[in-house]
Amino acid sequence: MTSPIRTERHGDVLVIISDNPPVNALGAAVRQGLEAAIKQGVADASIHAMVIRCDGRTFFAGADITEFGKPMQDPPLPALVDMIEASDKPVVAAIHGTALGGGCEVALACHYRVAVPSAKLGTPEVKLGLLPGAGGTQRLPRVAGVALALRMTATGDTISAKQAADAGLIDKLVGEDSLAADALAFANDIKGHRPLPRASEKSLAPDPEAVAAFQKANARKFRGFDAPAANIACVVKATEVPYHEGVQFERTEFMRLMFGTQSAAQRHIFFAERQASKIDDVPADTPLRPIRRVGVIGAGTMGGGISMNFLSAGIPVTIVEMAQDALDRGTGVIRKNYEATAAKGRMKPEQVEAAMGALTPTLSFDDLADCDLIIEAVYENMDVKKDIFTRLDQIAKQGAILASNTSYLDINEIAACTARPQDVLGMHFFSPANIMKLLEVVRGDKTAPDVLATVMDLAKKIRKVAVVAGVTYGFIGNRMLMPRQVEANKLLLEGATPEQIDRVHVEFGMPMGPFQMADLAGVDIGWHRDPNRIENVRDALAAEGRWGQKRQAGFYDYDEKRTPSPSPRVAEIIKEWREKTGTPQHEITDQEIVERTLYPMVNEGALILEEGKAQRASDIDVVWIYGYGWPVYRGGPMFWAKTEGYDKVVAGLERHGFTVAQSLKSGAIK
Ligand code: 3H9
Repeated sequence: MTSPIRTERHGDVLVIISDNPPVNALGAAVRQGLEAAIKQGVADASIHAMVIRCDGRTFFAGADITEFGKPMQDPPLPALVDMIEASDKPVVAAIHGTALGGGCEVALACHYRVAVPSAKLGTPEVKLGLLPGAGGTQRLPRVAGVALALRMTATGDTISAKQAADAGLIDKLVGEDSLAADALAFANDIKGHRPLPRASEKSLAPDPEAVAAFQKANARKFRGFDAPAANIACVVKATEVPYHEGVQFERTEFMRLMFGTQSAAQRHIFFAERQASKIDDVPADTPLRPIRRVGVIGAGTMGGGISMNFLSAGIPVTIVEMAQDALDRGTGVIRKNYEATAAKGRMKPEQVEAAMGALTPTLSFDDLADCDLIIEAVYENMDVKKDIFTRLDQIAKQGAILASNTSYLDINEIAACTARPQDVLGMHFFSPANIMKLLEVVRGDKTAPDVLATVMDLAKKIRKVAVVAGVTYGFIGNRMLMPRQVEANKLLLEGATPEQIDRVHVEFGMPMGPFQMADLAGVDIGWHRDPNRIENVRDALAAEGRWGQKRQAGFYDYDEKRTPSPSPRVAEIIKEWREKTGTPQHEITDQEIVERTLYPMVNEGALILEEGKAQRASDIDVVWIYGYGWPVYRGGPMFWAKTEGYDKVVAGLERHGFTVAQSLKSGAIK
């Protein structure tokens, strides 16, 4: 097998080049090749400097994550980077693309670093539940300072080459299109300089204020995660002990994290997210339909948010409403959102104008005629949706993709009222649609493969994580939410409080519990259809005008700042319903809440898989991580069930009287 590493001699400079597509991950063959090349450069008396650079789209994007959890082949990355740094001839890292994780650590071990302006540097290991384990936590603060090292390691944020240069992480920014030549020239310039700057030899003063400020600012973000604290501890250690002691501490922490369930869960999600974009029976090279203009029907909260995704990606949008005031309100909200982003410095004023300039508001359906994709985002009513699709069928151009943003309804039924069901599918965005990363792409029985492939590809362009779902009530996410809701309501009647149930979910790592979510979304959702119907606690709250946060009263009472407190009135209503229904009371433990609200979700997920409504278990995990805030360190419901143990989940479900999915019983979940 040929090595992914080759060398070129340019006078007395040895250029070491990696070519390991797609991202130059530092797998065993790369490490072995690098080791051999560095040894060659060190041993050859006619070589006076070395350059390390990569072919393809990026500098090393990190260790090869697929090797984790398996026996590591020599040379290990920490030993390799030490060897680079120990070289008595200068080594220059020539960076383009993304120098991430182990790639950033290789760069830090080099004596000099040059980069093209578009390059990015980062240590995103924390996002995999890890820390930079090849000396990164010790070298980075010595080069870039404690504050930046904390940010880069504990949040995983990447920085631009310019920021890196300002921080002393990059010695020289070179020409965007002349990295190879400029790096060589740089190596020739510095080859005689001594002593060699070695990151591990730099001294570093403690900075307790920076550490305290960083921890305070990020406490909420880090809640529940193990890795951020470990990254912080390692950076702090770098300020307290000599380098060689610091790396030992780093090593121990790295191994602890690597063999913990959180990192396994986070690595699972890394691959699950990438796997989700693949459609089992649609070849990756399926020709796509061009999407040059998108139409959105409905300028409400969803329609507006959906439009922003495309506008932000530079795709023009025609947005249709029924009345001028609704249209004006909708476009006004879009502008306000963009301006708020600009006020935070995350968008330039001219970008706001460019996005707004690409928006065509209209009251005429006929204006959708030149759209390549039309997304209907009106309220959930089958008759209304059918009417819209019947009209679209008359107006839309040949080959246009027609999508519904329904959260529950049958895409096949909607498609059937057109003469082109092959062009119809569901695009279920999550609110707020311009922010939430998940997109459920609902494949109807007749949806054409190229339609599906086009929308999955488009999802990437608008920076969504898309998952394919089959037609089933509520698709993947909302269908799994239903049994949770049913059980949460039963638990209320049997003796639990909204506070206890929500607390158990929040302690589990969810952003909020089922009743907090109801208050946020609106307790009255669905109730207006039949306000005379009062069949449960929720209806009773809605009938009393306790519609949730918007009314400062729902399952909780709220003050003007929307701070919740337990509601004595809600406790009374629950008591009335306990008596009215004659529900026997018992003491409800937190464990029972987990077993009765979360295990049924796993069970529903297993049924969804058995029915072929999701392609794979990891897709379900992606839905829950990106659509509902399931804690990523638990890897999604299906991964979590595996870590809990399928036997335990099955036993819990059976104990509470659920009919258990066959695949869960047999452990056949894939
Ligand atoms: C580390 O370095 C630990 C060390 O500190 C210590 C060691 C002792 N390994 O994302 P894409 C695959 S931990 C293996 O779609 P993009 C990916 O699965 C590592 N495979 O491309 C996908 O495969 P497929 C720290 C990897 O252009 C393909 O490459 N580094 C790795 O949207 C394309 O990926 C990181 O965490 C990897 N490291 O984004 C960086 N990376 O085609 C992780 C990617 O079969 N990587 N693949 O689906 C990224 O953030 C993005 O991939 C990157 C490119 C920004 C580089």
